[in-house]
Amino acid sequence: MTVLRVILADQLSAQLEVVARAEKGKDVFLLAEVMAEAIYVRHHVKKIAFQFSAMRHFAEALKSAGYKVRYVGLEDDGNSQSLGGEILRAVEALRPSRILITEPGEWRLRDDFEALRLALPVPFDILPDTRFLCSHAEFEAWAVGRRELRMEYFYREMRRRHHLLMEPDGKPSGGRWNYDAENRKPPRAGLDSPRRLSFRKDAITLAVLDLVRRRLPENYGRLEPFHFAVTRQQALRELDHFITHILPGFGDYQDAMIRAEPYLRHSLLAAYINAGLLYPLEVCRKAEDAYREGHAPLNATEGFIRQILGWRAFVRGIYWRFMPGYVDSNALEAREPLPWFYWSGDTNMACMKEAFQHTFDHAYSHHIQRLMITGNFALLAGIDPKAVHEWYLAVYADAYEWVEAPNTIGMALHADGGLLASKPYAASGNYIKRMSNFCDGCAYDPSVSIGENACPFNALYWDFLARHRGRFSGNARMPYVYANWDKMGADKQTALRSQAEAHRVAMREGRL
Ligand code: FAD
Ligand code: DLZ
Ligand code: SF4
Repeated sequence: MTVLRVILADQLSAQLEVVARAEKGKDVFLLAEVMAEAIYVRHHVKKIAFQFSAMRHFAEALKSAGYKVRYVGLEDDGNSQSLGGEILRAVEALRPSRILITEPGEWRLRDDFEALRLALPVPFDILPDTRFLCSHAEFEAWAVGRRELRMEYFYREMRRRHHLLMEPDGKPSGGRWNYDAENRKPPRAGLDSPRRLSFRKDAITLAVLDLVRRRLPENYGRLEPFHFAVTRQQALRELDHFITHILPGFGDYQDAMIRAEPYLRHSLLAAYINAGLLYPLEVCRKAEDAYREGHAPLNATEGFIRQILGWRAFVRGIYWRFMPGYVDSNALEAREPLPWFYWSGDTNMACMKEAFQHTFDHAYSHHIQRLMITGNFALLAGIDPKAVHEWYLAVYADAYEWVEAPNTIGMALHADGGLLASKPYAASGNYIKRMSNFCDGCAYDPSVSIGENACPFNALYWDFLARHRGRFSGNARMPYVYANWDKMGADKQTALRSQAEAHRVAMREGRL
């Protein structure tokens, strides 16, 4: 009897049980391109093209290996344009004895599939996603009974569990768990992005680009040039290129930002890991090998591995532990609508404009731009977390809710009240001036807080701290900033708060 094996766009991994245990010539794989997923937020067109091309290539590889595949293209006759609808149509057409799917990465879809599972007369199993370095049960066992969930302690346990950067005596390599202090250098003169790979577009990718261009004109972003890897082989080349040429410099300038240099020493691997073309453990092991062979320094290797073994696994744990309520969190009661310039890029703030340009052009901007530019601004200005969350989910090629929501709602906006991060990542223009060259030539001046040319990040920063004093003044990491605020005196404080209000009015009126 036929087993229907459903594969979602971010489950393109031969290791998954749904794929690995299939019987050739008997079972049928279902992959479906559907409008409901393409437009429920205004996904970047590059993200959609990447996913559809990678899905089509994965389906072709399955067919070449002798498997039966039901591939539903976006324009195919009868496409119901929803994932649930496509499972129903496949059940009708194929009369399978059983349906198998890997747990999706979004609560919304898991809920839909759970409802379908109960409604269908066919056995329907939702299997765990075994690609992750920490299962739900393992995260729960670590989290239960802890007063606070902090990534650093989780990460140490993960290092031990996966024997990554550990010495035979059970100590961390180099004697320390974390080398972050060495990874925060401001940009040096001449810092630029090393050469990155661009993959040849075959007939499948060209057809997908044409499809996306015609059918999704309302979606966000620039479609071409399109450089993405769309097969596991290509993604492995991207990984090798990173390990060989870029990893050695990953640490030092990890937080630096440079005009017209979107990538610097970042890996660009998140889109491939998240879609399933690369496995997180293989990526970490290759990085560790580079360190053991003397090719990459420890601060770079540890910093890189921590992002995947630590942050990536940790945010997933937070997401599933606190959903479904997590995406509605608004602990700081932020209510401003998302300014239109998040979509149009039309703002006088050079740092924001730059981050929007990278995002629009590449469906990418690196972590510090996401956190300390666009995220920081939304935090300081008090923008509604749900609207910010939907923006981040739409605009990055690596965005899926399990990873995007905790990063946005928890890390960038502190809207979860500190479940994910002990203090808000709030910073004034001074931080941006130190870590980037964006301020040169900006309409605003980072050293000015009040007046016509005042950098909006400055007054908004102080106003944010003043607004939330009740919540943050007791935080062990914040007394220094409140001492500075108190030293200013009442007149300066009042002036800063009215300046912040003026920035918010300008923001609402599209003049900022
Ligand atoms: P690198 O800087 O090279 O890092 C190496 C790898 O570590 C990444 O490929 C990724 O797999 C992992 N990683 C690094 N930081 C994180 C993190 N904070 N959480 C989870 N994994 C991490 N990452 C996503 O994968 N998808 C998202 O939708 C996403 N949304 C974000 C939204 C906000 C507001 C912020 C602040 C961060 C977000 N991140 C997200 C985390 C991080 O910014 C991206 O993983 C990273 O920028 C991807 O680029 P890269 O592959 O070049 O990463
Ligand atoms: C993001 C996305 C898009 C744009 N399109 C599809 C699609 O056509 N088919 C599909 O299976 N998945 C798509 N996805 C990903 C889903 O929205 C969702 O984020 C993941 O499947 C969660 O695991
Ligand atoms: Fe951004 Fe302020 Fe610098 Fe302008 S002056 S680039 S707004 S930090």
